[in-house]
Amino acid sequence: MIPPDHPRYRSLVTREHLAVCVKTGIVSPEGLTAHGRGEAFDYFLGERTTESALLAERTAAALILGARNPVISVNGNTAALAAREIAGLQKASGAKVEVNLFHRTEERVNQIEDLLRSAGAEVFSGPAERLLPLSHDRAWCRREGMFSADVILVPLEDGDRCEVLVNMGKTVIALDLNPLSRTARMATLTVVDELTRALPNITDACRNLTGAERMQLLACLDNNYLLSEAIREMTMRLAHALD
Ligand code: PTJ
Repeated sequence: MIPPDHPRYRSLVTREHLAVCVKTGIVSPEGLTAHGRGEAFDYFLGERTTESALLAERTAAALILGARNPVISVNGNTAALAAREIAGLQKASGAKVEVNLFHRTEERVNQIEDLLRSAGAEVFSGPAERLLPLSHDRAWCRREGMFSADVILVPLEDGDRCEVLVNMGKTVIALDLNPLSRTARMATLTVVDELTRALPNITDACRNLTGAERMQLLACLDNNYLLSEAIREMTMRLAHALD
C-alpha cells in the first residue's frame, strides 16, 4: 500500500500500475526498464513541461492537423500509461490509432487493442502484414494505417523504426524524454516531455490552434533547436541542483 502522503506518490503508483500491467501482459518486462530510463530523464527536466516542449507539442498538433492520414502508434507502455489520453487526442485530431509492438504477440496486440477501446479509442485493427523493412516485429503494420500514413506519432519508440519511417518519406513525431536517443535525433519532430503531460497538451493545441498559428509553427519547425533546448534545460538543472 503506497501512502498518498508519500512525496513520490505519483511515481510510485505509476510504477505499481506498470508492474501489474506486466503481469497481465499489456506491458513487456523490458517496458519497465524503458520507464525507468524515462523517469531519470524526467528528473533532469524537473518533471514539468518546458517552454520548448510546449512549442514542440503545438507543432506536433499542427503537423497532425495538416496530415492526410495521421496515425498514432501505440505500444504496451503507452497503452498502460495513457489509453484515455490517446483516445482524447484521436477525438481532437481524427488520427487513426494503431498498435505496433516490439515484443509482439497476437495476444498482446489484442489485449492492448481492447484496453484502448475500453478507454474510448477507435482502434484501426485487422490483419497486419510485415510491411516495414525491419528484421524485428515492429515491421508488422496495416497497409491502410501506418504503412500509408503521412504523419505518424511514435511515443516511446526505438530508433530503428523511426529511421525506417523517415526514410519512407513520412513525417515522424517522436515523444521521448531522452533527447539523446536515436529516435529523438532521427525524428522530424521530437517532443521531449513525459507522455501523460505531452498528450493532453497536443490535444489542447489540436482544439485551439488557428490556421495562422499552424502555418507559423510549421514554418519554424527546427528539431535541432528543440533538442538542444531540452538538453540545455537539463544541463541547467543539473548545474544548479545543489544551489
Ligand atoms: O510494448 P512493446 O513490446 O512495443 O515495447 C515497448 C518498449 C518501450 C519496451 C520499447 O519500445 C523500448 O524498448 O523502448 P526504448 O528503446 O527503451 O525507448 C523508450 C524511450 O522512451 C526511452 O528513451 C525513454 O527515455 C522514453 N520514455 C520512457 N518512459 C517515458 C518515455 N518518454 C516519455 N514519457 C514516458 N513516460
